[in-house]
Amino acid sequence: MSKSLDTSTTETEQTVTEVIDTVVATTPDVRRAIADHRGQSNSVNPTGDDQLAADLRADELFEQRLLGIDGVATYASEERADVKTTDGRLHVAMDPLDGSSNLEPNSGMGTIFGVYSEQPPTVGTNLLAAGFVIYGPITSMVVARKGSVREYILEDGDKRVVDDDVTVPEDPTVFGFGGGVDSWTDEFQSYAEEVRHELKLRYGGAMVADINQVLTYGGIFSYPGLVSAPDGKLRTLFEGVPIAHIVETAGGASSDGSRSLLDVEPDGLHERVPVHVGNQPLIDRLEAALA
Ligand code: AHM
Ligand code: MG
Repeated sequence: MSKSLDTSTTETEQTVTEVIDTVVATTPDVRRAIADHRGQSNSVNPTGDDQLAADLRADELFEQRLLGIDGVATYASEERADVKTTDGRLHVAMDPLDGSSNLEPNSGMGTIFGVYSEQPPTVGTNLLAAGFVIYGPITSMVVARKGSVREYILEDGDKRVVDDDVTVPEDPTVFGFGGGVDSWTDEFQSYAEEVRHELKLRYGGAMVADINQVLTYGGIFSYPGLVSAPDGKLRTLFEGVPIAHIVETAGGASSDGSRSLLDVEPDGLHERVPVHVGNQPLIDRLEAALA
């Protein structure tokens, strides 16, 4: 490798580290925002969801802190229409507060982030790292980077490794399917009918927590295309692709129904996509059922 290429790789890796550490350092403030900003904001996000005050506060915190990193050029999020730009080389895309409809019943929520080498909208193969935080009984984080997945416990804005090689267990145990039976296509209904006799249901209304069930126990999470919404609910860049990168790096598989989510080329920032992630054999059967 030439010296300049070597330097740019080092700088890139440093920036990725700074992004991860800045997300970690911001989590105590996001937890506070969850407690303090419980109401509606009277605004909707670019995909038409009502925004809670906590969604906006988390977005503002991450935007300020992440764009403050020298190497970060752009910040894109589920909560804002356009990419915010400054000087730098890498690009961050986030769902600042995933599962915020769980705020009222005080159930799990999270943050999802992806660090891209190209400015979004772009394909998931340009991800350098992706991760999610869970604001559960404790705050934890899962990060995929350089071919492996690690799980951390976060305390006071610092992280501590609890598993340095997260892999999807070979024997699947759990499933979680979003959207509701009557909104599913006949093909997905037939697949779901099979799976519910084989695995046990774990669905919590926050994708990050449901994905962590799959990483912990093996299984499948889907938010499928619906009869009334063929692209489903979840956003390609802020939810589907970073989660697919994590699950695939952990030895699992992802699909939009026919191909890996990492091969989906989004045209717009806020496109939606059907999301299926989990053990490879379950994803293979799903693709066969939907074909
Ligand atoms: P959000 O980012 O606005 O919170 O929406 C995404 C969430 C996912 O975390 C979760 O899988 C899904 O919406 C739950 O939707 P539903 O309420 O339809 O079950
Ligand atoms: Mg979300």
